[in-house]
Amino acid sequence: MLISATMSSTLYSIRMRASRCGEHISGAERIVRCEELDALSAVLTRRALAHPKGEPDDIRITIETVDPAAIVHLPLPDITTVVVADVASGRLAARQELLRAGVSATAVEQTMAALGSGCAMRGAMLVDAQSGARLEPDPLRGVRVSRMDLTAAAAAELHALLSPRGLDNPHVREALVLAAKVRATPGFVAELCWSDDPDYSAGYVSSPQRGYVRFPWLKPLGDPRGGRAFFVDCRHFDLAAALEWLERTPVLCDRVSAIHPDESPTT
Ligand code: WAQ
Ligand code: MG
Repeated sequence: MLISATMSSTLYSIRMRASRCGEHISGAERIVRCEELDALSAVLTRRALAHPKGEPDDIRITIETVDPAAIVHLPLPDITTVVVADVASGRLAARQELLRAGVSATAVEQTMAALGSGCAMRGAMLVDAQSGARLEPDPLRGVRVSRMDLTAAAAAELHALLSPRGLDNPHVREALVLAAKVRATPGFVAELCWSDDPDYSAGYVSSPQRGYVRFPWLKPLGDPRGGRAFFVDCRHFDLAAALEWLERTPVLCDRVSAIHPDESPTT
């Protein structure tokens, strides 16, 4: 089949989610051109089938066109690694980072306990940074951030930036893109994440002041409990607008930022 010029410039959101007995296993979000859909569908299917959390009984691949006029271009956040030696110091340092960003101690404690509880959510918790109250319409599912990717040029730049530091893996690349979109939400205060993949121990806190601050240890290897939380300031937050932004507005990250020197924990 011949692909016409207009067709090949059309962009598509392609999303994968995999589950077993209704429980979330893995997901992925990309925005690509028509000619990449074929190969990427295969890549995402393989990824769903080979996930360390186990074999899914349900894999969904969704492909939709993206309105080019609706695309928002954003920079990636700055990156800093806080070199913690173990999970206890990692959690303590992440807690400090969240307090510094303006999240209350109550909200931090409640959210960290929920993240470690093992309830496998497909999306993220939306949390009032003051009270710690949950704000998302469906607390079992959470808010799924969707329709985001890097431009080809930014992907190449990111590869060049991350490779020499041994950080060029899908976890880091995808988390940076997600964090770039999330921090552009009006009312955003901070994000906390650690992976639910048993073979990945790192996590991060993202905030407007400090960018993307990673901690190599936020949970022990082998632990399948993880998740995400977005802390917001309810005085400047509109739930419907935030959901429209996070779930539906297409974002392409077109600029990478700096990697700062490693830090030691301050506590
Ligand atoms: N929208 C909202 N929440 C999501 C999304 C999304 N698109 N994708 C994942 N989550 C939530 C969901 O609850 C997952 O269970 C949880 O986050 C963890 O997702 O070294 O790999 O993809 O700098 O396992 C961060 C550290 C790695 C990277 C994060 O997360 C580094 C990671 P995972
Ligand atoms: Mg995961």
